[in-house]
Amino acid sequence: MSVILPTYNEKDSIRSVVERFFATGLADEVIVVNNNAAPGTSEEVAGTGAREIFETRQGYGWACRRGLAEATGDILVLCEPDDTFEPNDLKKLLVYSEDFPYVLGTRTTKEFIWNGANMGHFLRWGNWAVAKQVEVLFNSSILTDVGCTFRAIHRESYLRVRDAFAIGDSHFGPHLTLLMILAGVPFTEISVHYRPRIGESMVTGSLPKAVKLGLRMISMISQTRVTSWLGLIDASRLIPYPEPIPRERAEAFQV
Ligand SMILES: Nc1nc2c(ncn2[C@@H]2O[C@H](COP(=O)(O)OP(=O)(O)OP(=O)(O)O)[C@@H](O)[C@H]2O)c(=O)[nH]1
Ligand SMILES: [Mg+2]
Repeated sequence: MSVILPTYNEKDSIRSVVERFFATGLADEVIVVNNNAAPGTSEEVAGTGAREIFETRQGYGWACRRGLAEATGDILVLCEPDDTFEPNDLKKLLVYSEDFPYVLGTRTTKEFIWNGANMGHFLRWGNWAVAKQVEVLFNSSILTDVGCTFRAIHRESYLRVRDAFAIGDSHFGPHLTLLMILAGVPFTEISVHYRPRIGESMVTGSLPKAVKLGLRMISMISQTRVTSWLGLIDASRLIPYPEPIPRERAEAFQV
């Protein structure tokens, strides 16, 4: 199992998050994707056993894509190093991974939202509403969150969709889910703990930024639905589940 941690502004929490992932005994490798991160981040990562790689194209999506491409595990786990997630939840993702090639965390289960976490009314119901847009438009199984980084992906399913990646920004999360849905990959959501962040949020910490990201997600989701209905999505870039992955598509490629 590979754990991939994109980082931009998590200098003060990243060391302990990496250590806690290794302490679960479940992570075979931890990859830190340094996305022009705050000075001092590399020093914090050094000596933890995590592999640090550098992605200079700025953006959450670019960082996740680079980490996924570099990871060597059979199960690829995306998470954030800002202390909002609980590394022990890896256990739950792993158990569900036995049945589902794509397991998404959801941060909107009330009992799992810790005091002080950045998941007030607006973000909770906003995430829920955009998730319902996906569920209804794509007739998918249940979704209650669109912004949860913490998720587990079978390498095989990643290979089905990676050639179709088209987003390098903050709305890469739901983009990945839509591609999985279009490829017919079975998935489920499970509740994960959501805690207060250490350090400053760069995305959903301010209301205008959160609203802007929400609107971009809604427009991307609508656009994906319409283009796929019109047959304008290049289907050859997706490998439908459960067709075998052609050998040449499994080999090294450029992010
Ligand atoms: N903002 C931002 N985040 C990046 C970038 N590259 C990688 N990231 C990572 O993206 C993740 C999300 O950023 P945060 O600032 O924690 O955003 P957030 O407010 O928690 O947003 P949500 O997780 O969507 O609620 C973190 O793990 C960042 O390290 C980038 O260019 N900009
Ligand atoms: Mg965060």
